[in-house]
Order: sequence, then C-alpha cells, then structure tokens
Amino acid sequence: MCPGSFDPVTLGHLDVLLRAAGMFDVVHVGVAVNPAKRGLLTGPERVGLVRAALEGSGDPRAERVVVEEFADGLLVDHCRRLGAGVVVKGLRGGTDYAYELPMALMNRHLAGVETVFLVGDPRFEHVSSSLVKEVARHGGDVSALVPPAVRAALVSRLGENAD
Ligand code: COD
Repeated sequence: MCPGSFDPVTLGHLDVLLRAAGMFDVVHVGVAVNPAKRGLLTGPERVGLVRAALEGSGDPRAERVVVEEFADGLLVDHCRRLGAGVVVKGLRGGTDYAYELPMALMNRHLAGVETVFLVGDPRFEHVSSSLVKEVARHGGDVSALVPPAVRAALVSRLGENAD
C-alpha cells in the first residue's frame, strides 16, 4: 500500500510508486484526503492523474500498480480490506521521517501493518505537492517536477501562467 494525498502526484511520488512496484507483486495506491491539508484537486481528479502518470511513464513496473481513492477512515482498515500488509512511504529527509515515524508506529500498533521506507531520489528531494502548487500559482515552470498530465491540469486549474 502506498498512501498519500497526491494533490497532485509529482515525479517524486512516481519514483517511489515504481520502485515499490519493483519490490512487491501488487502495489495499491491509496489516494486519501488529508483533512490537515487544503486540497486543490478532487479525489477522482487525483486518482486520474496518478493513473495518467503511471501510464505515461512507459515503465513496465506500472502494470503492477492499482490506484484507488479512499475517502474516509483509517489507513489500516483500507489495508485490511485490500489484504495489504505493508505500507511503503518515501522519505526526503529528517523532516519526513519525523512526520512518518509516529504514523508507522501507530499503524503497527493498530493492526500489525509494517511500514517500509524508501529513500527518496535526491533529484526530487525538493519536490512536494505543496511547493509545486505554489510555484504553478505564481507562474513558475513545473514541467521538470510533475508528469505532463499534471502540468496540463495545473495550467487549466490555475491559469495559463502555470508553465
Ligand atoms: N520524494 C520521495 N517521497 C516523497 C516525495 C518525494 N519528492 N514527495 C512525497 N513523498 C512521499 C511522502 O513522504 C509520503 O510518504 C508520500 O509520498 C505521500 O505524500 P503526500 O504528501 O502526497 O501525502 P500525505 O503525507 O498527505 O499522506 C498522509 C496520509 C494520507 C497517508 C495519512 O494522513 C493517512 O494515512 N491518513 C489516513 C487516516 C489514518 O489512518 N490516520 C492515522 C495514521 S497513523
């Protein structure tokens, strides 16, 4: 299980999803709505863009990735429904680790679900959905940070300046 807000999916996310798919037979991407974060895109839009990113990657590992929305409830319940015993997360650095560690411990406490951390590719260390949206909103170039379908969605949502 690779959960996240994916608002929107970035090249950093895509790298982690494909690497997880190289390690497991099936990877479920759980597109969640995090109440602590203000969302730009709807759940179905985020799901569509993750699927488009995987298809557009041309990477054979993408065939083992299934993308679904989970709107409400605990991640561990979503894992149980799908029969997923392992959560895979990407780490960009110490700040991510500090945010992720309590969630990993809680998910193991609640349901014995383990978390595997993949070290993020340094090329995408500065890439987050929040910063991508901010850059796009102010007319900066996001084409090296997100898949082409995401760039197109940001342009249509935030205006022609988002290139
Ligand atoms: N490089 C590597 N990894 C990256 C990069 C990058 N450039 N960008 C993001 N990532 C990783 C993040 O570290 C994270 O692991 C993952 O990708 C998803 O990131 P986001 O920002 O899209 O998603 P989050 O952090 O908002 O998602 C949080 C969850 C929705 C997973 C979490 O809140 C959750 O599990 N909610 C469900 C309710 C629940 O069970 N709560 C209790 C949890 S203990």
